[in-house]
Amino acid sequence: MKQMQIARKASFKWLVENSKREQTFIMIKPDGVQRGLIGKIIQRFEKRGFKLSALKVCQPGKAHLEEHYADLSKKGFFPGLIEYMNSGPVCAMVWSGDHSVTIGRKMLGATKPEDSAPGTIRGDFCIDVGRNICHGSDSVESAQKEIKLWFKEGEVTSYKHHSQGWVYE
Ligand code: RTP
Ligand code: MG
Repeated sequence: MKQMQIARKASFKWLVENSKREQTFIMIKPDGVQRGLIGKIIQRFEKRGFKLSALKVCQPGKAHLEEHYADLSKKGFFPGLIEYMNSGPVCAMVWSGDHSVTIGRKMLGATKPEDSAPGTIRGDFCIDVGRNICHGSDSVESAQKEIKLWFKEGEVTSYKHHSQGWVYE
């Protein structure tokens, strides 16, 4: 009986450890890539304890970027935003971890750099809203949509990070 309980507890622990944690889509925009900030931004997510599940540098073109920012298509700044996003390669990433959407947005900082707190990515690296370095999903639902748009099936890896037990209770 006791052995069964131990086995059940162990398999529950395995399930919790290996179940898919929340994922967010983080993208370093063309200015971040050109200014050599990829490494610094990745380091912040690694240091926080998130797991890098996918990464690629790409320039997918206008139509793809218009789809990514479809919610903003009626905004006056939309054409300028698409031109900016299409002006060079971006670094697209999937980061996994509990609360990765909310924490990711906090790490990025407010949209307008004048409102971004120092210590955030935008608060440390930029001045202009039209060159604000990075994108982060604003909800779990948008994260799922964006990950599907930017990565093909099989491009997002699934593995147990070796420091999982030191990041999660
Ligand atoms: P993102 O989607 O890039 O992570 O940015 P966000 O959620 O913080 O802000 P959002 O409202 O989704 O805006 C998307 C991007 O559009 C540009 N923007 N320009 N000129 C303007 O007033 C203006 N407002 C927004 C920014 O690059 C913003 O990140
Ligand atoms: Mg947004």
